[in-house]
Amino acid sequence: MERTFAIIKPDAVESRLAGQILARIEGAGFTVRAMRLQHLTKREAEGFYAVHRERPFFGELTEFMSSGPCVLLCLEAPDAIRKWRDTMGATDPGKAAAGTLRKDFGKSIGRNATHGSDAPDTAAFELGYFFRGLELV
Ligand code: FUP
Repeated sequence: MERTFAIIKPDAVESRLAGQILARIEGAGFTVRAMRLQHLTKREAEGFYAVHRERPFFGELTEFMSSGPCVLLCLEAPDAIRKWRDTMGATDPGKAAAGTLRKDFGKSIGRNATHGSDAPDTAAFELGYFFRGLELV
């Protein structure tokens, strides 16, 4: 078993797609191990995306991620990190494969409905950034 960190982003929550996305998560075989609705501050979003701070889209990205509540998730499945990236699809919804969450629910490369950790070290950092150890038992 493996765990990964996922976000249902503010665009999807605002569009009342969180329930549909959670149903797709469970339908794909993930177990939800932790979940919280949270409206991030700009500073919290900046800390989360610190690896991107030199990128030209950093300001826009952190503004968006702190623009409304999102759903923070710990998902568990065999090979969860790769499986969740496959379930989400490519970063740009216009390039995402048919049947993926970003294809079906994303609006643009920035407003792309979901986030997922891309490797074991980022999953560990991201889960620890948002969840206390007790919430992940
Ligand atoms: P991903 O791992 O698929 O979420 O993509 P990245 O880590 O490359 O990018 C993180 C987030 O930055 C994306 F979800 C959306 C945003 N982004 C942009 O807004 N513009 C870009 O050109 C690339 C990424």
